[in-house]
Amino acid sequence: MERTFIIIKPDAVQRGLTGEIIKRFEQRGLKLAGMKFMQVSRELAQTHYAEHAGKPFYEGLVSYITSGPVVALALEGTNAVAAARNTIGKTKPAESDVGSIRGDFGLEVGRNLVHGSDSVESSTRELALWFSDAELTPWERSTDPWVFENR
Ligand code: DAT
Ligand code: MG
Repeated sequence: MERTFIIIKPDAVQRGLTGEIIKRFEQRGLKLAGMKFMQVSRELAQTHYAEHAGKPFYEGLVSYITSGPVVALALEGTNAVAAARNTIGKTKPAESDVGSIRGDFGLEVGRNLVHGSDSVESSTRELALWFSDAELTPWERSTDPWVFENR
């Protein structure tokens, strides 16, 4: 089953939106595989966002993601990467559809509330960076056959 990596960013945590955001992924049918509340180090932020190093917004991005605690999630499900990206919305909240997390709660790209992996390759890299094997918990969810046809 496909997995994706999500960060509930410091603005969302500070604004008390952690539960609301997790709720949206849960109601979509995505299944928790890992979750932790943590302060991101500068080193982890830089490794996570390495593809953006050198861009004009890079320093702001690193200081934003390290500015307060975050919640890191591993989510599992059919097409988990694409499904989570749709639930999150576009990179710029102003271009995000109402009904998406960024479209419902955000206005600015530098305060866009949530990170979601953009491909299966990224999710594999990011999950290995943020979670140890022991922090990912396999389990049978009793509703799985009602969410996944072939379970
Ligand atoms: P996403 O978070 O939608 O995957 P991304 O990977 O292209 O977007 O960029 C990572 C983060 O960097 C994004 O959430 C916000 C910031 N960012 C991206 N493009 C930006 C821009 N043009 N100006 C300011 N910040 C930007
Ligand atoms: Mg991205």
